[in-house]
Amino acid sequence: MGREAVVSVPDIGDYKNVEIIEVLVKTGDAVKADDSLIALESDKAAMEVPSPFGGTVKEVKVQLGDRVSQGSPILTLVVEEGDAPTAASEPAPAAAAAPPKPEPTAEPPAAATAPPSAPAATPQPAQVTAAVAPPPPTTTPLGEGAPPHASPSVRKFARELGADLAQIRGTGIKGRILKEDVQNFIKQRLQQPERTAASGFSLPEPVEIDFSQFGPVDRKPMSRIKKLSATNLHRAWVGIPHVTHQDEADITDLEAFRVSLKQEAERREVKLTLLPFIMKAVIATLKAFPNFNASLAANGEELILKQYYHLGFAVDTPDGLVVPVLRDADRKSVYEIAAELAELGVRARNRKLRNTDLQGGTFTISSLGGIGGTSFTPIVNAPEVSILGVCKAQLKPVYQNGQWVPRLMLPLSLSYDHRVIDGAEAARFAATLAQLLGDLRRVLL
Ligand code: CAO
Repeated sequence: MGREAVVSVPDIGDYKNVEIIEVLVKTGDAVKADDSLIALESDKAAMEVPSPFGGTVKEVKVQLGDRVSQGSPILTLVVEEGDAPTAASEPAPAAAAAPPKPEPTAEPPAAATAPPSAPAATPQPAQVTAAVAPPPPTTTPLGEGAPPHASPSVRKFARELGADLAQIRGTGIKGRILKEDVQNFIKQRLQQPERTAASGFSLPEPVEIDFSQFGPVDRKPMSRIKKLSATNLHRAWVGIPHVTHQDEADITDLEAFRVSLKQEAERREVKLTLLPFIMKAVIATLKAFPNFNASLAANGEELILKQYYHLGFAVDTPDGLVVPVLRDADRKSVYEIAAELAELGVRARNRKLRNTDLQGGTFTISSLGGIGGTSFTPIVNAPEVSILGVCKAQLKPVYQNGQWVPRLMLPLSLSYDHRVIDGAEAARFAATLAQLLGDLRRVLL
């Protein structure tokens, strides 16, 4: 059974209230003597605090961003017999560790600690001061997900250039990152075509976080479909100035009509849901507002108005979202649309869609109506310029002709590319669609 020792910040020269810029260990980590525990950065220097001896981290007492001075406790280590600090090192024998004054940002001297060898005599945690020095080149990593090894000066250099050490492959001993590695990484990045320059801004690199430091985790690979749609959704979300317009359609009469057709639909062996009727109303609305059935030319100076109506519809599958396209929906009856929707839906869920089933859409509908919700903000399915989101119809009290009456109201969420479509135009599109859904006979007009 080991004994506990509190490791605290050693003599760091004239520096006080220095910010912790990295916490390099977590509870449960096994550390060796000279493994780095935390990294500090003052306005002048960056330095790492290595462990004065080996052990297992019992409790980390600091957090990223904390400010510390000499003597501030960093963590409690459980130290094995024979590797433990002596009683002579209690309570804060800076001399025991005898650290040299830190050499700001310069390559430091070799390991400065001399872990006491005698077993501890008291059951109280020993107070041990760590020495400020980076781990020697032979220090081994702390395990998977451990931060990359680099000297404080290299860390500071990387930070100044905005280079993420986690992305750099070190060519030094045991993978240690050298200044040249940081320089090469930056050179490579500068030579890469600037993917985001055309859109006028760049995104910060995502930060890699070790979530297991907060609790148990599991890792599950993203499906191929999810990975593909993630790229498309991200591109559309970042590249298109989105606005979502909300409206409601009174579908009381439409729903009554749909229900009245149930037997006929059964005879035709078709499941007649709301979606085919919504598609019919959408096509009539697109004909009245051609800008919504269009794409922005790559030069950004022309609108390509499509003379065909291929409607994409989002299908929820166990592998993720797919958007098959129902071609020439304007030339098909409600029954034909219903049959084709069902067929494409089944193929989507059975991963039997062909590439051509997923191409050429001019406008997309994402219906969550069978599930629920009152509104959402669908992402435009680029290169289209607009998408209709539909949620679950609800019976609501509506004031009509001097009295409150129950009406079945369908929530509509219309997202659009504001470079192409103005807010007033979107409001008119949604109002027209709502009017058509309120009285589908108008589709004939
Ligand atoms: N309001 C109330 N009820 C609705 C409704 C609405 N807006 N839309 C559908 N319903 C009803 C249907 O009429 C059907 O009722 P019955 O069984 O009584 O006939 C029931 O809900 C189930 O419909 P459905 O969802 O099976 O069929 P659908 O034609 O409406 O939709 C499809 C087909 C493929 C679009 C749907 O199954 C689906 O996958 N939806 C999810 C789409 C999605 O994930 N979108 C999010 C994209 S962004 O991540």
